[in-house]
Amino acid sequence: MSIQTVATTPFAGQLPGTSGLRKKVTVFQQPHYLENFVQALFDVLHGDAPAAGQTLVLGGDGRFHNRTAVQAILKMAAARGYGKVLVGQGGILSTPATSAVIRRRGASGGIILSASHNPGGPDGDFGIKYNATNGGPAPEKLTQAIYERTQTLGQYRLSDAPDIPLDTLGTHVMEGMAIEVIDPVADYAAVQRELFDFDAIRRLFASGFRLRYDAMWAVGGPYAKAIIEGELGAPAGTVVHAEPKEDFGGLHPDPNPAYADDLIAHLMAPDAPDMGAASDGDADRNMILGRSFIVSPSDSLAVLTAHATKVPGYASGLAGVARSMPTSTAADRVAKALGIACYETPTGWKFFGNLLDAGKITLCGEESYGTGSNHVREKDGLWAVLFWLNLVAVTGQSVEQLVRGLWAEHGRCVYSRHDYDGIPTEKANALMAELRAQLPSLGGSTVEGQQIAWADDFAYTDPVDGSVSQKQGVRVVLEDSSRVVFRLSGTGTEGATLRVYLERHEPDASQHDVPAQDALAPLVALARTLARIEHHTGMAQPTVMT
Ligand code: VG1
Ligand code: CO
Repeated sequence: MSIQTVATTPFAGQLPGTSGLRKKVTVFQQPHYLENFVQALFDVLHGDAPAAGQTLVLGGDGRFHNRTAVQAILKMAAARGYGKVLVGQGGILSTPATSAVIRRRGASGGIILSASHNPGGPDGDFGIKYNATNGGPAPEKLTQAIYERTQTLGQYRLSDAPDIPLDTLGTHVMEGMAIEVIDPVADYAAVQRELFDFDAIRRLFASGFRLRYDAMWAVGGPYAKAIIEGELGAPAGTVVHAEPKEDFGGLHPDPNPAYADDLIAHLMAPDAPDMGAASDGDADRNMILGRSFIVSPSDSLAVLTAHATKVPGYASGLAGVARSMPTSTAADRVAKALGIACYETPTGWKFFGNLLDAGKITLCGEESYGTGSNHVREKDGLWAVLFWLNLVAVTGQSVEQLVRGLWAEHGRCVYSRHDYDGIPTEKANALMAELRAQLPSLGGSTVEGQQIAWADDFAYTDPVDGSVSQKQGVRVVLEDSSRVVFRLSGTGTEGATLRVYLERHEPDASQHDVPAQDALAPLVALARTLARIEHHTGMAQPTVMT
């Protein structure tokens, strides 16, 4: 065994987006591509020094190329002088589980191999991201520094040791570095046990309550099986599509009404179970359904906030909550009633990290089916499902009743997101540029018969470290507080995706059953006209509506 130095040249475009570096598998399969990025990461973290005595956590969502990448990174970590790597069995660790392991084991950080909700397989997507000592996604200044380093890199170093057997628990040594193959579920399950009333949930299942948990052939399966069927006694078969597949069965592992259509069909059927849930590729997202009832992620955050003190882990109350800017204001209304702060951050979990670390917030969430708390530093799909189960168990209310209770008290924040996928990048950029150019004259103007109160390009100053993030999305707000937000996705790998977020507050309970798309139709018209969506994209309709 010895350490080799390999000459390399920079690749363009190794800039992490909303959540890590995501590219086509074929891009990652180019010789040196992954290694360059990992070397840049290590260089930024450690300078010229070895990472002596430090522990790195390593795992991924099990998608195609996961194992190859794990073996390469182990050899690079050994060359870098890490003291120890904790790697999930089979190379598997969900995103929230990685965060839990980093925190519980005192690791210096972790590498997660995932492109999350993006499709997998040889023609699909792959991704890599780094989480810091707090267990959370690298902040922007770190990802920017990594990118800059990738642009000047001339070599990387790795051990020529043979591959490590990943499928059995155990320890190995490579170049003096310990490699421990760990149970991917154990630390994660221990965290959940401390938060929720497992006895109450066990009684709920024992009483005949039926859940259908769709793991979408992704990494959430082993976690949900072990905890929901194993510990909480739900009948076998409660968790479906539970074995992680390298290509997610050829589907999008994205828990929303468009891609979790099989789950929706089960929950809309006459013999529907009491509750439905799904998680995404790396198990940090969640979708919650009641019987014949779809819960919007923004409402989910608000319900959890409103009822948090009924759950053991949050019984002493919440420090505050936060939501990403495009997420509906339902959580703000609940926070106001509770007398706690509500923060508005840019899209992406990395922006919650400082607020959580500083103890300013306890819960946080995004409209993109992400919810979480200070128990880890990532959004956590199964956590949200356990939270809902705990609430159903102790309140005796159904999922639908809990949401209707929120609407009755605070009005309904009718909400939808329209995505336009696969737009040529220049065209998407032109659309956004044209929108931004209109900003100074939008306030006070009337578009499609609706009066705009104000409009801006969202900028965020982190209240903890003062860092500023500009151009985080164009907000157009009407006189009645309805709003439309426009931004481009930072997680795609092909062309650009325009996201149009629509929200209207409906205080009148007699209107709460109007379908969201109908209630939002005037806002959709405004968005289409204002941004000239069809002109720029050629698309008359969005690709996906959630
Ligand atoms: C999307 C979501 C964002 C989420 C991010 C990562 O980003 O909108 O809310 O944090 O995905 O989630 P974007 O830039 O495409 O809008 V995951 O589960 O893909 O890591
Ligand atoms: Co995800």
